[in-house]
Amino acid sequence: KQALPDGFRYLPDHLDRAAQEVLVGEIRAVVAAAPLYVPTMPRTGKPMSVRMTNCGRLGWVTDKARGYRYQETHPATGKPWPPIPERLLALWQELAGFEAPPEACLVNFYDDTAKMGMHQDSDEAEFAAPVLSISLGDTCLFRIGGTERSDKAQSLKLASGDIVLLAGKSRLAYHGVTRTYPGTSTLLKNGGRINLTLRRVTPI
Ligand code: MD3
Ligand code: FE
Repeated sequence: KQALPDGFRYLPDHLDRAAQEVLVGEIRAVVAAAPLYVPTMPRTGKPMSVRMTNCGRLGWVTDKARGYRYQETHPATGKPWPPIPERLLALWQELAGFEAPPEACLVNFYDDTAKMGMHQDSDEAEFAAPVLSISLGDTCLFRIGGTERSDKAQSLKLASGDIVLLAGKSRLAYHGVTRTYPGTSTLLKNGGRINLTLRRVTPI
């Protein structure tokens, strides 16, 4: 069993049930203003199985015509993204150890069949800042390798309330979500899993 990439921090059960419930309420409000949409892959237009939205000044989006990018508006409504909830900004301040606040919060929603293939997060112009990830709802099997696609990877389960911080070398590690485990959490009334990622996008 090899080491996790340098800079990877796993904080299991960091958020208690009450904090998770409040956060879900705030994410529901974000989704009401900026509905989940089906992202599609560059060039092929193949739909991703994860549904997405964002809050913050910038949001990560993808579609067939224009590919992966950050933009200031929702691709379907054309409206600016809603603001990042204060408690998420506070969590970043507490854990990220980075002087500037996050600019983007990507909201990923996984139904029982959704997954995410192995990829690097490289659409940001600022890699000095960490990425902070919060898992809510059903447990998933998360996979993380090294900075080369061929590096050996290892799996770990992410449960509701778990936080992962990707700093240093781990910021450019390949990672993905193999599967979710339906019925493993009662947090979301209709099941599924939500992942929030807080990021810097532009240099300070
Ligand atoms: C490792 N999300 O949004 S979160 C993504 O569970 C993404 O929805 C997954 O990969 C999810 O890009 C994984 C944990 C995570 C997030 C960002 C990372 C791991 C990462 C960035 C670099 C390395
Ligand atoms: Fe990612």
